[in-house]
Amino acid sequence: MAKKKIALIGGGQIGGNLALLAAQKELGNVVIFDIPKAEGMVKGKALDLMQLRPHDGHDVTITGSSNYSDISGADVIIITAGIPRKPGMDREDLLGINLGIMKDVATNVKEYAPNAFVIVISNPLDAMVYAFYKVSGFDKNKIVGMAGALDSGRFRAFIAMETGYSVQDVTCMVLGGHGDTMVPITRLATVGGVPVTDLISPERLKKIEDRTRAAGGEIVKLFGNGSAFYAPAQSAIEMAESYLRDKKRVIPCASLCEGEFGVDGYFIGVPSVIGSGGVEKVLEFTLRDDEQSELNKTLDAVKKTVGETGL
Ligand code: A3D
Repeated sequence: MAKKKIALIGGGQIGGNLALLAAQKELGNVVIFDIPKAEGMVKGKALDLMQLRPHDGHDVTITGSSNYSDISGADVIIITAGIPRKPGMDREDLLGINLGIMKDVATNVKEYAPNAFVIVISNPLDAMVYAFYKVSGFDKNKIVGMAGALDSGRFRAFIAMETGYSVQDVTCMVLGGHGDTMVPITRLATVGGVPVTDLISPERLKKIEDRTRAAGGEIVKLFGNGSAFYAPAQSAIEMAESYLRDKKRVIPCASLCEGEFGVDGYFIGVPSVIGSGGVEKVLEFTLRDDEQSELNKTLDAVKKTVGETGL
């Protein structure tokens, strides 16, 4: 079977890790695209990764390029093009610069890889995925934002750290926009099927929820320059793998809602089934009144940023 092709638009911190993980999982041949100024950097990363293969034994190729024609026919596109946060910045502060970049990326992806499944990571996430959708005209099931996977992963990690039990057995979900208003659905979180509300006190759970909402900022502050990259890359790879291998995993993703959870016409974090059809379904379930009102608040925040795109 011919190998699949994964094109990474942006070969910075997350892009480099995406290339490593995609190659190690043998998802397909990888092209790392970046602007001409960064051509040497992505070509160097690609060569370094080619030289990692003998140790790992994976038989995919990794190339770097600043020529859009090299992404031609990609099956999956993962977009990290843009700038990350610095301490003191909100994700929304990135809109001015990253919107222009996303418009350019969407135009080129539409031209060179019109059939790809596109995963957006650039911030402010919910507005960037909306911008890609509007500019490219892609079908709603072929365009999705990575955020809920990461936010839920962070929630899982903190619950595992709190209880000392295996992170593998922690399940939970975080819905809503990728910002301070995201909504951890704590009543559905379990460890090995046991509700966390029976394992962790309400006070500690509240602290874990707050830390989850602020988890990106905690790392930005520690770095002093730039934002998280290992976990964001792994989260997006999970989504790409589910698409390429038709796994139909249920992952919280920024999917276009058309009435689900009372959201219409916006991308927002909701449980999404990812298979060979892309985002095949949004799994709607009944929220409690307090959860729905929190979701409405996060939707207002997303609407505000999307409004500022003028799209
Ligand atoms: P960084 O290491 O700066 O990489 C970004 C890359 O984009 C750089 O190599 C740039 O040269 C490149 N780039 C800039 N303009 C263009 C363009 N027009 N076309 C192609 N490439 C371009 O950043 P990073 O990898 O750490 O983060 C990338 C983005 O992801 C930022 O916007 C972050 O805020 C965002 N991010 C999102 C999450 C989510 O959970 C949604 C988490 C972490 C970071």
